[in-house]
Amino acid sequence: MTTTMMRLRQHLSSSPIYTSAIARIGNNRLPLQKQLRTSTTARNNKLLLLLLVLLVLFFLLIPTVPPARVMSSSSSAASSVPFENPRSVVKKLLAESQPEGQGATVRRSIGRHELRNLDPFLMLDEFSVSKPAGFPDHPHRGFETVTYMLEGAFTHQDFAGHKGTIRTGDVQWMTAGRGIVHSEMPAGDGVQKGLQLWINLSSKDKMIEPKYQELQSKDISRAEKDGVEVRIIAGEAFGVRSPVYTRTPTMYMDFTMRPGSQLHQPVPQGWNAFVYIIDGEGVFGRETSAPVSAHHCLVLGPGDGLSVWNKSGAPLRFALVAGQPLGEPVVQHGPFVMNTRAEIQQAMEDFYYGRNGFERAQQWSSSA
Ligand code: FJE
Ligand code: FE
Repeated sequence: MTTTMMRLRQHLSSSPIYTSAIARIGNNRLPLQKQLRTSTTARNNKLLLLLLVLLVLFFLLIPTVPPARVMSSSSSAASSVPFENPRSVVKKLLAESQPEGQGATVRRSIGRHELRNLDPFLMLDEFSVSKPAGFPDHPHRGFETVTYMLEGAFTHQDFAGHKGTIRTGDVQWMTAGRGIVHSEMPAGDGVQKGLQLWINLSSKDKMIEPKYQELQSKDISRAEKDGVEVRIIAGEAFGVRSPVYTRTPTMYMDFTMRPGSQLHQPVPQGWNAFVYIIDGEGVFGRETSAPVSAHHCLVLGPGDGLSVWNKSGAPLRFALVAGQPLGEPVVQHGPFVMNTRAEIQQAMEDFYYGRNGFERAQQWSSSA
């Protein structure tokens, strides 16, 4: 033990650094030693201060470093997205053809088992119908139907004498409320195509008087910006508003994007939103995600806006739909959508006996 200590001491004393330090101290008398001690404590204080400043700077910088890095990485991705919280695609669904009505086929997306309902939306059908197929006399209660013609014409007749034909680009926004009985039949030759969306009504609006809002193609608000054209069916885009009154707050846009164009469309926070691709293919949500083609429905996650890129060589056409969720129980029995089973029972009885809004149901049948 002691021998190793001595050897260590010997080794240290022979080391040039150790000896020179000893020599320096040894050569200096007491006042100088004091001077030296005070100057080293001053130097230590300076060092400590520097360390403190560095530490403060370090902790001040730490929270700003990650966002700065995120911002630079997103802006370096060719085009920055102007949203604080961009919406991304959380579900992708191909709407496959299925029989509906009388001899008609629809591509249903919302309303299938995989996508029961996306509050406040109950159903989205892309219909392709040729005579004599169609949707003969049937009732509705508790929600709205929005029919948007993509190609051809459809004639509508209801039990209150309301009759009309909508053609390519026209919209019929029907609030069924307490009750409508109607027929919806193709009016032209060949295939008649369109989209029908069902929007739920809140409990306080389910039994209101029926109402129609019909817009001819020429009266639908349009806007254009940087290779993107939009037909504004409900809500606002590019600073242009639709005149349609939406009892359940809804936005409904028909976008057509030229090859190479991009779109950044705000969508109200807290609203449920989806995209339905009508034609072509596009990149939705994240610029690096895989392109999606026609007849797909994309459910969007939370956020403040949607970004879309058309990286293909052909036009991209899609509907962007968003709505404020009602947050109420949904009990559906075919064309009746209420809040409770008792209300569904009531609706079926009312329709059967011709009461509470279905008074004209019994003695009416369409001429179609
Ligand atoms: C309906 C069966 C139906 N999708 N798309 C049962 F076919 C219908 C119905 C439609 C419909 C109508 C048009 Cl124009 C377009 C549609 C279903 O009319 F309401 C029930 N209950
Ligand atoms: Fe209908």
